[in-house]
Amino acid sequence: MKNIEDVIKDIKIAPSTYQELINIALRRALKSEAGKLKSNLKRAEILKIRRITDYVSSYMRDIALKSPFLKELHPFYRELISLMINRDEYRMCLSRIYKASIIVRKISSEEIRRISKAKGNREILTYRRSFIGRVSSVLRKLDKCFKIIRRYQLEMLKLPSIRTDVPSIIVTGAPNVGKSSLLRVLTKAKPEIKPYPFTTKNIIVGHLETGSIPIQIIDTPGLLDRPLEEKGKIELRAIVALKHLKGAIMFVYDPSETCGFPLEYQHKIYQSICKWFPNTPKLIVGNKFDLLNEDSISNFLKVTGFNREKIICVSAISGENINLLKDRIANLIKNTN
Ligand SMILES: Nc1nc2c(ncn2[C@@H]2O[C@H](COP(=O)(O)OP(=O)(O)OP(=O)(O)O)[C@@H](O)[C@H]2O)c(=O)[nH]1
Ligand SMILES: [Mg+2]
Repeated sequence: MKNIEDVIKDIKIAPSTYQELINIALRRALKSEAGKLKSNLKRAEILKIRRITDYVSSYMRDIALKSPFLKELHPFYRELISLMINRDEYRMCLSRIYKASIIVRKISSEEIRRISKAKGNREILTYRRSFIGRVSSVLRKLDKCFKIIRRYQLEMLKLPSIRTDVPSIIVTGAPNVGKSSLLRVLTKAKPEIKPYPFTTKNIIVGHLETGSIPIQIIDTPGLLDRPLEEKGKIELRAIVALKHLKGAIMFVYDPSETCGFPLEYQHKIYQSICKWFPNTPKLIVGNKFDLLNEDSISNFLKVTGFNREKIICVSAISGENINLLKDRIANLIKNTN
């Protein structure tokens, strides 16, 4: 299984338009020794065609062969990418770009052969124009594919760098309960935090430095209480993390209910998580401790049915009990390994 950083660092970004690729190739050819060979037109044009061909064809070959092959990736990344792209479109475009890289070489050999046999300068220039025209026409047909692949590649570059062999704590819960705020106080990660739901749209990773075991804290988009088949693509990113990353789940409640979701609703999400991932160890956190009083904590225990010892109340804002939470996380990971 390939490491995601290794796969991503090799990506050759597709051009934003087909003209961009041709223009760069032409400029490079003119700047090369071919552009300076004024005395021998035949040799100069053949060299130019070779330069253009090498650039365009290798570029397209690299786009096709250095874009991630999904089947080589860890299932976490494979499923995550599948939520971001249309796999059929991705495969089809890469295969068309690869085939075109071979066609460009064929066109090049044909026109070079013609130029070699050409009698005069006019004939040489006609074949050179024919080469540019034919290559442009091949690339023009790929313009949509270049744009699609470029969009997908740029999405892939934003993928989180998660070690799938290192234990993770996957932070989950209803939207707006303070999951990202907790990632911020537990690690050096800087996820976006907003006073409204659905702020987090990606999987975000932070690293908790406790003792000898490295622990990844994974922030995920908020979940709604609805069946898997009705979940949106952003919400499903959280499910993919829960499904494929090894470690434990940190389920975050907001007993103050300032997140906008009543405790009963938040608890239904917890129950679904238990049903889908019965064997993953779980840590229960009540966030926004700074807004809680004895009554709201009792209500929290009443609605969820948890014992006081089962939960840990913290505040991402005031920092209350955050060190205790770090210890609990470390212990949980130690015991699950
Ligand atoms: N009073 C108080 N507010 C908090 C606390 N933690 C988070 N908040 C606030 O709650 C709001 C939501 O915080 P986020 O960290 O963005 O919540 P989230 O769960 O990541 O939200 P989504 O990404 O939308 O699911 C923000 O306005 C935070 O400032 C806390 O401990 N106390
Ligand atoms: Mg968030």
